[in-house]
Amino acid sequence: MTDTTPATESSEKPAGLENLLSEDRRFPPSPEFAAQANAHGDLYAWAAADRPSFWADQARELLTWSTPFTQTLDWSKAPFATWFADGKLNAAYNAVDRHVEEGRGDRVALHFEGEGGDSRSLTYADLQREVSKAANAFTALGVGTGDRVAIYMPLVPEAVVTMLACARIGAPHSVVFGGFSAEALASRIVDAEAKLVVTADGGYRRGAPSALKPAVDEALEKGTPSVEHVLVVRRTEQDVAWTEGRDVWWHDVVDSASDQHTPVELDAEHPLFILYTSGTTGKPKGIFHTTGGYLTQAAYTHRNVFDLKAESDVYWCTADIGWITGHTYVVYGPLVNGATQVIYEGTPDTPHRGRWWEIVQKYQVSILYTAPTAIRTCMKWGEEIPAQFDLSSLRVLGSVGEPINPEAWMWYRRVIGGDRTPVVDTWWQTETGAIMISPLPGVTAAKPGSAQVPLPGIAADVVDDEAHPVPDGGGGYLVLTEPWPSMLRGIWGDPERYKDTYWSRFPGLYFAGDGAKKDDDGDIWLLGRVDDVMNVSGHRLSTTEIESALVSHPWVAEAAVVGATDETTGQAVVAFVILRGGAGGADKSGDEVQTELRNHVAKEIGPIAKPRQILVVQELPKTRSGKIMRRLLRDVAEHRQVGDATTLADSSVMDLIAQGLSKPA
Ligand code: 6R9
Repeated sequence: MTDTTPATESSEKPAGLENLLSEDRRFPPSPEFAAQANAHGDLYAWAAADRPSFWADQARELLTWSTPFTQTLDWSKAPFATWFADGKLNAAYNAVDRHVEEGRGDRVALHFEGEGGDSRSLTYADLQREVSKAANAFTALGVGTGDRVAIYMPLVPEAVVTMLACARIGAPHSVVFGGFSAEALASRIVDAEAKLVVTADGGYRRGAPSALKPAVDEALEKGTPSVEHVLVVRRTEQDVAWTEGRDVWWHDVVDSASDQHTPVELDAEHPLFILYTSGTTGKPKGIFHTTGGYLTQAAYTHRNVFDLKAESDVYWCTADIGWITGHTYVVYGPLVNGATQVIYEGTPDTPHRGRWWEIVQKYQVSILYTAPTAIRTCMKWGEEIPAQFDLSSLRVLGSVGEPINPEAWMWYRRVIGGDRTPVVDTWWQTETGAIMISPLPGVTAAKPGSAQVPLPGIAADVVDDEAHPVPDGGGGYLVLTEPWPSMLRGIWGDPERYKDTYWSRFPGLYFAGDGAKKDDDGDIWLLGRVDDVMNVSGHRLSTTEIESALVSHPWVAEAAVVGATDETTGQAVVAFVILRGGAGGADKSGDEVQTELRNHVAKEIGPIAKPRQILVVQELPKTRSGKIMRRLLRDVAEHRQVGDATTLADSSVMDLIAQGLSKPA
């Protein structure tokens, strides 16, 4: 573990954020937008007057309860919260059936666009039939209420159907991103003790089929005794190995199942899903969310932050369902609100770099929610590409996943939003379940690069090392000061780790792990992680996890990983390794070592975790107590003058590293 130096220290500041507090451009909503907006400024005062009863009003208004609740927040066992605990409901009923029952069955729920150009549209009535069939099939495969289901799929309609079918029978799902390795999948299956794995033969990535089923087979060979069946969707028609008795085709068991199914009535606090995310140690954390509070905040934020008009908007969130953004803003938020949305299987540059904008034009997308890394990539490709498409249907743009630098924000608004649309920079986490800090598009005068204000109903602050709120103009750590409905209910199977990770740094306050500043107006600017978690293209990766992967290779004796600023991906993984003498790596060239170890990390964790660069060194900088000083390695990785090295046990180490790097590989 390393020091958690506050993000305010100059060497910790992500590049490009130095001038943030002098940013004085303002974008108030147009009077026309403000007049038609769902959320008005009076929401803040209403919510602040009595937070739990504000949320109870939202829960009653936005959701359908089969048994109404009488309790709101119970914080008596803090930091373990319950919300609306005596109420009962079903998430899939709220996301699908009630729209059909209320006469909205013909409305398109999903416009699916495959990477190869195949497309399908499913109405809410279609979705009700598909989800019911899948729920019946899962039940027939032995999955009952409370059993866990692992999902390892491309972004096809069946993935959404699978999540909803799980919700319908009360089987918590654990979606594992399709880009993760067999190793990563296996550890998640084991931790959640999943009974069923739902996958596909493969999906399309960059114009070619990319297999998924072999990774499931490999994961199951590692020993996953809880798994009884693997359910496989046919997508790419690749050949797949088959284990009789265990493996079943989706088209055999789901297509033939009955399309009549009664959603199971569940407690508000019944677990809806587990989603694994990187923490500061090597072992991913199974963040789990429950039903009533999560859905309340998912629906509330989706309606107010994006100003959703379900009858007329076409909404598109580009996230994969393997991330929390895909859970809350592809599946639960939009569907509970009865929205029409686009889902797209592939990459933004397949078959050409205008693919996203072509999709916006084709479906007349009016609300777009994406990540800064994608915006920066499009900036790099040039504005003449989006200029070839009609983007005039867009009326709200959102950003999530990492700090958005002001120039990317400006480009997004000007080039994609026609200098017309509000841009909402939304801060939240897997743990928070839904958006926490964001402008309201019809209320807030937006500042490029700032998430600005906690939403009505949310309480956040920036505190110093002693947990004192910093004054306007000051910097420190972002904390959440009051419980919120969609907060994580814990770490699956590890309540102690939940307390330690989030509630021990500042007693009574939720520690988010992000550095932040307050400007002179009291608006919040997020500055990136202060712990050992990196943010690469909006994806959380743990330094420790990648270090463990590296040292699991026979050539490697020791490894240290840092996140270095990267123009496109926000941060990039840079690794420093000490090779084991006589183990085979030592007589290879720098390039060979680099290739071998990068591939090894891809195999152990997944391609997103591949280091951009691997540097072979003789020593690593350590304090007297043996902690690696990643701050100094980050200076090297970012080609900066190396900072204060006086606490090193051996101060010549940095010279050695610098010398080693200047030698040709
Ligand atoms: C939703 C999501 C969470 C971490 C979070 C922070 C970073 C997310 C941000 C942002 C600055 C924003 N982050 N949104 N930083 N501005 N608008 O991304 O969840 O994958 O759990 O990551 O992402 O560092 O702590 P998750």
